[in-house]
Amino acid sequence: MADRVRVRGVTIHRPIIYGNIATVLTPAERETSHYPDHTHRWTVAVRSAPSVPDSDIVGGADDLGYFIKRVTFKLHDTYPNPTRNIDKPPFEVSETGWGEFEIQIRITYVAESGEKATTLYHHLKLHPWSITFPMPNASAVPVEPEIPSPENAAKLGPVHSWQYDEIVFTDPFQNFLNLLTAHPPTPLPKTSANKKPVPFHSSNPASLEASLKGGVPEFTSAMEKEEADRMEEAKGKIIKEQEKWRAILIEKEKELERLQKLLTSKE
Ligand code: SLL
Repeated sequence: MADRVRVRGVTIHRPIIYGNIATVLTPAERETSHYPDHTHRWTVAVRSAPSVPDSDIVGGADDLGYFIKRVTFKLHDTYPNPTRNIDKPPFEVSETGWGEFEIQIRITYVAESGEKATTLYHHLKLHPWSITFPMPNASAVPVEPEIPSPENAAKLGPVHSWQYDEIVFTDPFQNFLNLLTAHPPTPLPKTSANKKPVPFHSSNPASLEASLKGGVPEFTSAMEKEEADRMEEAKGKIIKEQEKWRAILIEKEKELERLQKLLTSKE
């Protein structure tokens, strides 16, 4: 069973996105629905990170079925059969509802991978970012989320909330490594075509700004670089802070020593 040998020192990753899109139900849809209190239609999904060029769908250029066996979405208990197992691509669940909640997403890999399942969490987002989220550099006081009227929300267009991530396999089995290398992921585009701004995510101020303009988000390799730059900048800030506090600590220790000496000399 040479296949069941782990290839030590090798890591291999696959870029994914997970998140949701949500749209406001039209008055006609609400009227014909079995659930008159439902206000939104949404889809939560796990997809490959690159998008199909010129499509309105976020991510999903590659079929992930070659290494993912099942994705389990655990919805809020107010839904019938809240645990939804999806055993083939597209790994997604579409529903209607009235409220936001946390969705547990469990990714199970094909049996031959020998890999443990991965659990992710996504906050289902129904209401536009621009209204519920304070802009960067605005006052740090949290803004009370204001839910727009259905008409205004419909005008703002679909709400997107997507997170980029990389599934990393360390020391994979030889056969699983062969399987992965036989399916190289489509590379992310360097930059986004005009109608596709950056994805919306609270940690990225540029995304937040783009979300105000609407449009279909797309993940790009330029964003990866921007994220790395932001991390470098944050690291620099932390090092400066550390140096500042180290200097303060040294000062205080000197002061302590001086006072202790003074105390002993008085005894
Ligand atoms: C909230 N903590 O209060 C959340 C719970 C639950 C959402 C949101 C409908 C379920 C159904 C639905 O949207 N539940 O009727 O099947 O905001």
